[in-house]
Amino acid sequence: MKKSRFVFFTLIVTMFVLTACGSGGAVSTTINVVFTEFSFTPAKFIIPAGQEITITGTNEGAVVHEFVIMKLGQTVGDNFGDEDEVNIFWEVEVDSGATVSQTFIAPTEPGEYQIVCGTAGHFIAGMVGKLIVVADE
Ligand SMILES: [Cu+2]
Repeated sequence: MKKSRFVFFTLIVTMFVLTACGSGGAVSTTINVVFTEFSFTPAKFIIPAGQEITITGTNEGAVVHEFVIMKLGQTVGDNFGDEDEVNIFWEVEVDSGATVSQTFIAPTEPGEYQIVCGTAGHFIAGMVGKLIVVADE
């Protein structure tokens, strides 16, 4: 009886791990992102609320790109413009061919935050992503 319970437990844990991996990776205080025209790779990140996050961005594209995190509940409308600047939570700019490493403190509120590239025309070209902030245990 005890053995079968252990097997069941192992099965549940395995399923949980597989589900977590399948849905785009685990919670991490590290963000590694590659910029190209016009996308973030990967385009979805899961970070713990309130923790120090280290982001390393490599721009493999031909033009400057930005990693802009919008505030919770704020999304860019039709285009990224001056009116969106006040809704930015944090941002970093990476020149073509460069790799930039910086840290920031994750938002304290769990939720889904929009990531966009703030370079003119890139949002419209589809350069968007998702930052999932989860409660830190
Ligand atoms: Cu861009």
